[in-house]
Amino acid sequence: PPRNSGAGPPASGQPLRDCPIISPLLVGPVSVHLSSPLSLEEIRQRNPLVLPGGRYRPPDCEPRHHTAIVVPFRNRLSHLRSLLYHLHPFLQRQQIHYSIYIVQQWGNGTFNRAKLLNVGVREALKDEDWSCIFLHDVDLLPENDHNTYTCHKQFPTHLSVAMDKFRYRLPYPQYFGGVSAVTPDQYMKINGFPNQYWGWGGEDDDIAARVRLSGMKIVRPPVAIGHYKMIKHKGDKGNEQNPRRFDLLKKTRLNWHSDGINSLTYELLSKELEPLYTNLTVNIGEDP
Ligand code: UDH
Repeated sequence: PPRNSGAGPPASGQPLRDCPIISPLLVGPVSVHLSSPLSLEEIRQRNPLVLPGGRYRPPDCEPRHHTAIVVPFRNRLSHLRSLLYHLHPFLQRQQIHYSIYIVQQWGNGTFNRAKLLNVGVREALKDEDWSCIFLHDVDLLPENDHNTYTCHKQFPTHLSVAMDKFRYRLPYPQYFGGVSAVTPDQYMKINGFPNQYWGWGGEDDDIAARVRLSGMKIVRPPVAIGHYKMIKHKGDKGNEQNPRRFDLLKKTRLNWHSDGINSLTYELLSKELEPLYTNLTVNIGEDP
């Protein structure tokens, strides 16, 4: 039978060789321009190997990493188009098996980023035994593909260490917002994320505190590699600054065992395998 040339799927029964530890497809820094993102249909045409639900596996080698990308979302379609346009080719160059989940908050109630992330993790793990889960804001575009979307075995990772918005520096040492990653084990160890942060702010610091309180630390890529461009935007309706965030943060130490994955309740309204992503629409309730 013809040998697998690497161009197409393998002849049946022929096991694939493991992907190289460092993908030969990486290009390093990439220029990210934000003007008028393409339509979803055009992005789909540029990514013919992406399967419904936004799933991909390298066609010519056995991937070493299995990553679910979870994006908290409401009413940011143009940002979503930019993200999908950049992220699909970026991840394919890294030769990982991945899937993109958009977790969409239903209704007009106050936004709750961390609770949406909890929902995304739980739903993604129903689909696959992901080795790594990325928590990814919709408006952040990675600018260097050496920043690999994989997990550290021991510790949670913070990826967006150098955002243009913060002049390509970490805004403060414990910052964990933007783009971060955990293994399912690490996620269980910190009891997931808080469900009580309604509105903007504080939830990312709460997660960083959970990492510390559970005896772990945060690992980061070098600043030169963790570059991200943030799509400029105004504050969203329904995501006003949360005035309670400072009080909540004082109580993380008391609350993290009881508020998290073990207290999560929600109603999944729909799950659609769109061409470039899995769409989860969820009723997470309202700020009590
Ligand atoms: N998000 C949505 N829809 C919303 C609110 C938030 O999708 O209505 C998601 C999205 O993934 C976003 C993330 O939640 O990237 C974080 O929200 P954010 O972008 O508002 O937070 P960030 O700190 O930006 O990145 C704050 C800028 C507020 C502008 C204030 C102008 N003075």
